[in-house]
Amino acid sequence: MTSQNSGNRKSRLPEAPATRPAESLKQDILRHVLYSLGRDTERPDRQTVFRALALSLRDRLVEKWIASQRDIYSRSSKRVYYLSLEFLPGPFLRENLIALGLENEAREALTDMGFGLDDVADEEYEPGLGNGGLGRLASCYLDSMATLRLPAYGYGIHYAYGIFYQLIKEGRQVERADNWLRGGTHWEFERSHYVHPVRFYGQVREWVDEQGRLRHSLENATTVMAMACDMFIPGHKNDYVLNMRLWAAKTSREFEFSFFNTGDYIGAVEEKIRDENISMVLYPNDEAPEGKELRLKQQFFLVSATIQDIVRRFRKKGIAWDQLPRKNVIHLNETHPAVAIPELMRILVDEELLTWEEAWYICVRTFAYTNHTVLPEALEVWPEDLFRRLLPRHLQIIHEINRRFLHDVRRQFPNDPNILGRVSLVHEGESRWVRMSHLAIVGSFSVNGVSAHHSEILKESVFHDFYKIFPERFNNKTNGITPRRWLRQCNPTLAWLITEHIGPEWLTDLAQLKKLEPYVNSEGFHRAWMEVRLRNKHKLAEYIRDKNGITVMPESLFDVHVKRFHEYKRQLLNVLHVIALYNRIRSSPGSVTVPRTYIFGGKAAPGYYMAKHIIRLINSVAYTINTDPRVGDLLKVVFLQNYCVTLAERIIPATDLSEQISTAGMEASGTGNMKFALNGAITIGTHDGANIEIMEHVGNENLFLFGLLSHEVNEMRSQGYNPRLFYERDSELREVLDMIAGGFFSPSEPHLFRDVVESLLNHGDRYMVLADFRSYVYRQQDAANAFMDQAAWARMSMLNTSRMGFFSSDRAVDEYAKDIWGVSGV
Ligand code: 7GP
Repeated sequence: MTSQNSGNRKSRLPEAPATRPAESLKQDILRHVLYSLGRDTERPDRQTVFRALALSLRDRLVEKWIASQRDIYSRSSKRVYYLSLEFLPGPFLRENLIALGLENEAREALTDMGFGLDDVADEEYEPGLGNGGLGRLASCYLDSMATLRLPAYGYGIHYAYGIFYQLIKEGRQVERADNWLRGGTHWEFERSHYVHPVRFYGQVREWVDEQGRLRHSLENATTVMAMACDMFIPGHKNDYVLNMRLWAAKTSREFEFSFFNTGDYIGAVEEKIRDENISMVLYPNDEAPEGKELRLKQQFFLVSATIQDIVRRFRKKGIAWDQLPRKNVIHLNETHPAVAIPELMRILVDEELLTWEEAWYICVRTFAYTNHTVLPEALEVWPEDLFRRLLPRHLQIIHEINRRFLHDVRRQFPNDPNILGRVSLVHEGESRWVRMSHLAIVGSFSVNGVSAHHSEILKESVFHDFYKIFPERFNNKTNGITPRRWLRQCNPTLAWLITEHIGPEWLTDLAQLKKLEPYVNSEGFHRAWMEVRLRNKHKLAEYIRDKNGITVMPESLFDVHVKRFHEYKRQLLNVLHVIALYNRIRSSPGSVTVPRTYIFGGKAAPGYYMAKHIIRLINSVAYTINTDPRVGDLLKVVFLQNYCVTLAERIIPATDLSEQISTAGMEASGTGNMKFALNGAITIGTHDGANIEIMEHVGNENLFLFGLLSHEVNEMRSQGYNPRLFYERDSELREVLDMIAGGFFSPSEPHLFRDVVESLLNHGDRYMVLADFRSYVYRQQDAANAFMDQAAWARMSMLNTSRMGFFSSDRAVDEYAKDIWGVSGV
């Protein structure tokens, strides 16, 4: 090493306090390269630079977080605790740079070091700590809570492995472990000194204390420690930062040195591994819980650690317990954390020695519950035996809640004895099940659905009995998405074009997008709008060429269907139409005039046979079509593997037509539908979830709705739906189904896709694919015709964006804050 080199290195280390923000950021990056990451500042690689930049931002975030916490504390504000088994934050770097107002500075600092910001940002591997809609919503909401300066905390689990990495191999989904922590954790603080014990199993001991009170305590329990890992969520340029506290399981054995002294060293290590398994992996099921013991353990693990944290903070205030609901609200994101209700009861009754009535008074004023699904198989239930073994005291408490609740219901509905069985917290049949949604409703002061349509369905059918019992608890909060990530960050050029015309206020007041409307008749704006969109499509086309080796035409209609694979989301309906188009091209060339690129993406739960089979079908159809020389550029079908937040950010800005085609009545809301429309895609969709409200806002003439309404779905079912009739009557549909069943797309395994057709023709077509096929085909034709008139399409696109203001998560969270939580910004 020459002295000149070391002289150089020295000159790049922090010396005098830098003045310009870009310079000071650069000095911080270099300092972290050397002192935090132990690398040579002369030639750090891109990954090192990314990590050092992340650490430099974490420094800024933690300062603001401390200040924000002091603010909350000094004002003694009421706090919101948002409990969720899933968070899907996506990559943090760009989001944090935008929120901190440091994007240009970072660009400058990195350029100075010989790096591009985009390349460095691509080094980030996102934490996939959620499955889909529910987890992503939780992250949008944290972003908005921070932007609205709410005294809020997100609580979840620090899974060592997030949602699996999906590979497509020979057309099939293959799952690989998602070791998101392998690169280290640069955004979070691990609080290894900061742990709560969580106790499972054991037996309940009943005893009478000196005051003659009947007491309950848990004996011989197994204890696992929950360690806090904090990640920071900044508000948009407001110096306010919230934390998302994720609990990681640590063995308590390390804290019990005596254990090692007994001599069974390996035994002790095995126990340690077993304990730490609790937070090892996220369950990859979306909308169909897996009734495994480990999952219930995860739920209680989150709940127990979080409630201890909440109670600890409350105790510091030194005020009476009945003030708890005035100072705190605990929001349950789905029923997954609903065991928080008996856990708070247990603490108040068993440990704080409140009477049952006092404790219950507090509970039902503290909890609020959001439902995210009406699919019967997704409503969580647990075998009572399992509950008794794992959480014996909690089961007793649930029984007591139920006893008192049924007593009241009996008095309220003396002439309807059947209602008791329907609303009981415990389903009693051949086997007994604890119904978590019933527990959540009975223990909460607020129950909400996530779109107007969904909330009506809850009241009218799924929870109709509860609506009669507690009408005042039911309300709607239509979902929203954060415009910071889902426009500003993922579509910077469109965001820039918008800001250039209406200023930057839309970033925190999305209704401002309305101001774009006068420009829809300006030719210049039109042109700029379509240029930006085309550039985005070019970029996606490049990505598709790199990843899939398929060349697609950026000028073609990009028709996109990305979301989890589930039969109710009907990716199958889409493929049937793709095949119909293919047949038209083959039988009468010239009949299809609008070239299309179909883009699919999404994961299927590893144990969900039909969903995985549909993925395979799409890939087989894609192969057949893409290699058929008769088709040429008219039709291309692409399956992009491993759909995740990062990939969504690439796809959404490049989409023309957004597929939102669930069976009416089954999609609670959808949030992808909002992201696409906000970025100027046109929706083709059913009258379901938030599609209906999107239609009301953007106008029926600016999207393509089709298909049965949800009451028509129910009527058709109750009258005995016969899918075969549609097959027999519709020759185009018949040809498509016969091709699939006959092995056209799987010549080496002719029977491969027979099950798919069977599910439609012989097993009742539960999702009414065939009933909606014809109207879908017509609506697709309307969409193609509309696309031919590019000026009219551009107008529709701009109107979609300008009218999506309502769907901001800022609006949604503000409604939660005012109507449910009773909190305001600090
Ligand atoms: C989803 C719903 O399917 C989707 O319609 C909604 O937009 C989203 O929640 C956010 O509210 N549900 C889930 O992701 C889920 O896992 C099962 O629900 C409990």
